[in-house]
Amino acid sequence: MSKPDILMTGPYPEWDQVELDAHYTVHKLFEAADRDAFLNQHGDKIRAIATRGELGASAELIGKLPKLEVICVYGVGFDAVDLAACRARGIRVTNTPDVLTNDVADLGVAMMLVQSRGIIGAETWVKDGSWAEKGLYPLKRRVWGRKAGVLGLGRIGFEVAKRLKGFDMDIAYSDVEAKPYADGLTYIADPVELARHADFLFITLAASAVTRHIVSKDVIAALGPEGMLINISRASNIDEEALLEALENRTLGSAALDVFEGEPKLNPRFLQLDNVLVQPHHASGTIETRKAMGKLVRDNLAAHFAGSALLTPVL
Ligand code: 8YV
Repeated sequence: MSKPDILMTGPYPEWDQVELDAHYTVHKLFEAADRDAFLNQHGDKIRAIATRGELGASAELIGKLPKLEVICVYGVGFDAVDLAACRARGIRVTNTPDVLTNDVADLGVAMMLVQSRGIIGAETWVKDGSWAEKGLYPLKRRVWGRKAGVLGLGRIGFEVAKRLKGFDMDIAYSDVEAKPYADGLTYIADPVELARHADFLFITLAASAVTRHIVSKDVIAALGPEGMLINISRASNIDEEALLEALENRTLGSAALDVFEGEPKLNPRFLQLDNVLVQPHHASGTIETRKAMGKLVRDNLAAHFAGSALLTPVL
């Protein structure tokens, strides 16, 4: 039996590539010099897309693949997949929830600690000789016992809150409704009020057209000059222009960001700021989690082509 043709929109680790090559005829869109010519040549054979969270699949791409049956996202976020285009053609969609939750929460909490305690600047202080020449490193802000806000108490937000409890923080959260599993957390429906409560505001909600710029100019202003914004979700959840202005004017204290509009080509204004910690969208980037994500993508593909139930369907 011939192997099904699949399209990859971006690279996966070698351990996944070997497995995908063994079971499918793989077409790598990301290696094509001329994307349109590549799709004209191979588009009518493609039955599945293996994509990544930030790359998704646009309506334009889906439109060029007449035999497309399933899109498997290597990531929990499927905001970059045009679900309306998929629904219209009965194309199935899967993602990789659960397996990455703890690593994403870990990175969010690590960013809070690194940024609040000035750990990156402190290392430079040692390595560039400032410690020996100038003496003591400037004092930074405490984390434990302070106030946290979690915007979006889904799987990742819940794990962030669980970790923050270990720092004896006063934790509030916002979501479309109060959650029955939110023991010990205060529900504050309005994101502006949540930001007013918080010293550290974590953005952990799934991105969609509805949540676009939910972290508005007003939310950023309410967080204020002593506040820190930590984003481990998607850039579209934040009004990035308002964020940049607030960081530049110091009306927001600081930010720790794993995601950016137009990433990996982020707005260069971020690079000029000393009150922002920038990370290369790697919250799920551990060997253990990426192996589990890749396996889930491959298991979903295999289930689809075997005619079995998808393991983690979105559509
Ligand atoms: C991945 C992600 O970094 O889960 C998501 O939604 O964005 C991340 O886990 C990404 O999908 C890997 O390309």
